Amino acid sequence: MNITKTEYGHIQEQTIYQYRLKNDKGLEVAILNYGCIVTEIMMPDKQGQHENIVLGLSSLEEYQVNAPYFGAVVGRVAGRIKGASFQLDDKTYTLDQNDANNHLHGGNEGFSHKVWEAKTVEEKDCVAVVFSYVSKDGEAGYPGNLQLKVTYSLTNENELKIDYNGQSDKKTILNPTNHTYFNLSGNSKRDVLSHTLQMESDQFLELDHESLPTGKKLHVTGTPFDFRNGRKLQDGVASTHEQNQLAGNGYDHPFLLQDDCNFTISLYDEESGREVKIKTDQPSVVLYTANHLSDEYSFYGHPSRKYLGVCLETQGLPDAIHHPEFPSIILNKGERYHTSTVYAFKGR
Ligand code: G6D
Repeated sequence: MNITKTEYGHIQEQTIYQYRLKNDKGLEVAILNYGCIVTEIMMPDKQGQHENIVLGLSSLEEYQVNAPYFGAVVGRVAGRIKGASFQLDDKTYTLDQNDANNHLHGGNEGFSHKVWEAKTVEEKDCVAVVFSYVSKDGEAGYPGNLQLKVTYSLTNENELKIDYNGQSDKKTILNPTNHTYFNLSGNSKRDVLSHTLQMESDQFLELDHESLPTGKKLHVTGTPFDFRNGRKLQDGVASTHEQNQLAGNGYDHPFLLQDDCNFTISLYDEESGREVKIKTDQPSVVLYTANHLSDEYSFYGHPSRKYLGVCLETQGLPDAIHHPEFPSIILNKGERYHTSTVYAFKGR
């Protein structure tokens, strides 16, 4: 197992590095200290062909725009916050309004567009990079000086674990996630519509026309949102369900998860034989099938397009600060925040 660190680019006087984590089984994960962005996960297919199974851009300049948040940690709060404002203890906070009238993924320059400190850790069966960032009081409109650490650990069990640890000197809200787009075909040869998703989730959140939760929890039974026995993502595209159509003919929905100890999510591509299994201590996962991805990027010579990747963003429920019935994303002064998600990469 080892980590190599290479210069990737510069932002003013700050050097951006790419950290390539390799285990003894042929799995590699490459991450930037800009936005904690995963640029590559190199994994063999059933013929042993090593290819990238995530959508990764080819330059820092592209990542500095990165409107679709490829590979990035997003926050302070992932998802949308209605009206780009919220109240804590009778004080109203106004956030960046960067998605129509709402706030999305931490605002104009959220965690995905910040330079993080990085420290590497190398052990016999695990290598890791610990990224740290201090989000100043008032940044993007959020209260509190927030110290956040995001640790990516790669093991010889072919697992990548992401730990989020945070603490604030004032009451605030926090709900980060990783916004990697998976494409198990390898080097984005095909889109993800023939991928099979299996997920232990009985309910998902209804969205309104601004992609905000209405607060209503819908049961998956009898709908294209029922992934309990496995389903191809294509079903959401051809679907006449008004929620699939509202999302732009696909999925862009938070699913409620019950079990935080087992791998309750599996994404599988039969043609390549690649599978990613996910377990998380978070209450939900946002399934996004890149319904809004335009052709302005290119991956391995192919222009980007709808359905070229799929995000499985483990997190607290979107807009939770306006829904007291959702699990809270409030972080009290001095309280320790910790969540973790594990991705296990398997061949079938
Ligand atoms: C769109 O609604 C979707 C979000 O879920 C996604 O994160 C973003 O595109 C990249 O706004």
